[in-house]
Amino acid sequence: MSTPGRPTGPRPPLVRPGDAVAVLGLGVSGVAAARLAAARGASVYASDVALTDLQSAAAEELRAEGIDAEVGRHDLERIRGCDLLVVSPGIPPSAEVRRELRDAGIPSVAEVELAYRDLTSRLIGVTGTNGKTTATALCHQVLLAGGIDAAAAGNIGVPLCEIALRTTQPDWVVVELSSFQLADVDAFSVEIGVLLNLSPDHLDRYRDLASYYADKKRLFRNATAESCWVLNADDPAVLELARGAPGTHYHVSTAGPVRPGAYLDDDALTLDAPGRCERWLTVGEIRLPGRHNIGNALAAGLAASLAGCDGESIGRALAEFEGLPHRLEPVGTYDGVLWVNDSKATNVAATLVAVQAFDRPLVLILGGRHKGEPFAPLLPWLDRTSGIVAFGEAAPQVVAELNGSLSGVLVESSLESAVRTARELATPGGVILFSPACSSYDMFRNYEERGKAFRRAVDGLYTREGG
Ligand code: UMA
Repeated sequence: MSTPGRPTGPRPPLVRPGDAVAVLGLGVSGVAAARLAAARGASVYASDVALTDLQSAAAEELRAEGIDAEVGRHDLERIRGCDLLVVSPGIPPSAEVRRELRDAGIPSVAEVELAYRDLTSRLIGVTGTNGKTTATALCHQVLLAGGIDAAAAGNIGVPLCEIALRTTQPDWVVVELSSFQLADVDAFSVEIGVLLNLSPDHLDRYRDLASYYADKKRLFRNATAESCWVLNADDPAVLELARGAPGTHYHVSTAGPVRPGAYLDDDALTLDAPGRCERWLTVGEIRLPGRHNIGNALAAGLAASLAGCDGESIGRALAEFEGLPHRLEPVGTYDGVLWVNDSKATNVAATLVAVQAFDRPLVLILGGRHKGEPFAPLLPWLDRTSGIVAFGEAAPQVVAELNGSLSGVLVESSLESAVRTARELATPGGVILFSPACSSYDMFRNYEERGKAFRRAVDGLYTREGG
């Protein structure tokens, strides 16, 4: 087992001094892309249709740095005169501005592509429908524990362009890649690619499942014989998507031995690859709840070992990792009931693994903005629920699909009232799981804000009473 070679050779530069570069969107990725293009000598025009405080503040910051930025509109005439268009991941191909510019003949790329052309770091790319952020953070922690100079970036929250802007770049970057980012890559490639799982998501953006999976498949677009792939062997859709991709295919499984790969041998997380056979740690030593997190740990450990990390460091770092906010995050135990914040569960598959992670009586709170998938796959797992509480725009659909469960569904108009009702339904020794299976955009700016609101509602319930 050896560290993969560089598949791409020198990366062809995307921006040359004097180029005119248009950046669409002034979220964190647009701001970082504008800064990187300007730092490489381009004349940058960054714009955002929104007129909120956030975007206005971002535009002001860029202008203070000498970068031209505008909010409230995209100046199409100006953009048409540019050499390159950098698109923020949140702007779908159906957005008016992208439709208008489709025939303008300007190369259009993702923010991660712009960063990639500039970076000297080697990349571990992590994608999949669920668990990406946890696996990315885990892999990053493992690399650091092994003394490897590494950063975590991408969909996890730090734009890859920010890493490219650093004076000294890390040896490795673990980059979380969403389908929105992969949709607009071109030469982008990773030395080690991780595909965790695939299930329906973002069906409010994609016309069907096949087009969502097609964007995920772009991870393999520039694969070479030297690429290494870490694939979840327990998910047939993952194996199918990776089929035929050049490079070495390593597998992970919680179901049985996979070679070369990482798997559960009895209850030990085990690596079995040419020249390396290691037992990292036991399931009981992992602090993260749920079997899906064992899979995430196996994938993160395997990717880190391919990057040169030793087995002792992998075992230690996997044991120390306590999880991330808003992902099966324990909020507290009150009156014998454990409250869990899983606000990041923005699709049904994520909620399903969350429900499966607990073998105690459960009250499930779910709802928000529906993303087009059925809730019915949850039904067979809801026989242990002592209550289901639905809130937000999706509540009527939750009722329509899950009312056949043993406990039925109660509807509440706000997250706060849902929390109050959940408490009444819970039994000591049980769990109240906030795992919405929907996006947060009907009531909140993002899942983090929603998770914080949940915590506040729970804290408020008990501090008010406790004085
Ligand atoms: N906009 C326009 N014109 C339009 C439409 C939108 O200007 O026609 C503007 C919007 O007003 C907005 C900007 O474009 O200001 C789009 O920003 P963005 O949504 O791309 O947000 P960023 O702040 O740049 O954050 C993005 C990722 N967001 C999305 O993919 C939606 C972040 O992932 C990521 O952390 C960040 O880049 C750094 O890489 C978040 C996310 O929700 C966490 N990801 C999805 C998920 O995990 O399910 C994929």
